[in-house]
Amino acid sequence: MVRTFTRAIVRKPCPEIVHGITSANLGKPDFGRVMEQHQDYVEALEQCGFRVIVLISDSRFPDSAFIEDVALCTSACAIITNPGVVSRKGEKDGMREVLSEFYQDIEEIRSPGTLEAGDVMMVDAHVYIGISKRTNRDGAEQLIGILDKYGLTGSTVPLKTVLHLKTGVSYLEQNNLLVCGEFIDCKDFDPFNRIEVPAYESYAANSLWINGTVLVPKGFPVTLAKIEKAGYPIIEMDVSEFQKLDGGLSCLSLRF
Ligand code: CIR
Repeated sequence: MVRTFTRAIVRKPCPEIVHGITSANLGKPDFGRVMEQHQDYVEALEQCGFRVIVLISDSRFPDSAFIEDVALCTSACAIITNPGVVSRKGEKDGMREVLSEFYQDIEEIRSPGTLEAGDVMMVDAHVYIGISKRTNRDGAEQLIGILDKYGLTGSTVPLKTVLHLKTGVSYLEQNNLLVCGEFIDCKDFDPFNRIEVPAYESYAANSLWINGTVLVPKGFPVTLAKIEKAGYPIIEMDVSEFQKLDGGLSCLSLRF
């Protein structure tokens, strides 16, 4: 089964994004370039057939452009998550109202459970949930319980080094999985055709399948060639300013 998405929700970056959380050591993002790259991202989504809903920026939360983390949009319901870091907790407020335009059933992850949807990878009716510094077992178990009500399933994958599960693994549909580092030998992913991302291109492990096309971050030629060889049309995107904040292509939107 291959999914088709028709809508995406993004949040415009706020000037405070330059103070967002980071472990990247790549310097401070340039806000002008952040805005340009974000606009290019929106246009790429539109090119892939999406109607893109652009939420206004929220200066209270520097990392709020990484909207993927605060909600999970499944085929059956939407789930508002509970970020695992204090500075991002409030980003979820207001998401119920946004999502209620599109979903009848909206669920929530509650404390002490934490979950960021960067840790959730959907593969047909199953989700893989990374147990990370941001997503705890309680949050993952709540999510699995919620999904069960809608006929969906979930399982957990403990993370070792990456921020989020999808920092190191991306599902490209047709049973193809882009994998890097700790996920190359991960038994949970044995059923997939693995496309290996070399360690020196690890950022490109967060590439984004959208309705048949794959968005790939600019500057990672080995990974790009491998994805191309697997038969996918590609859009290369410069997201250097988001990389400085540990954010990748998937983090910038909710797609459903
Ligand atoms: C954070 O550390 O929360 C942000 N600077 C980056 C979030 C990236 N989100 C994602 O991988 N889904």
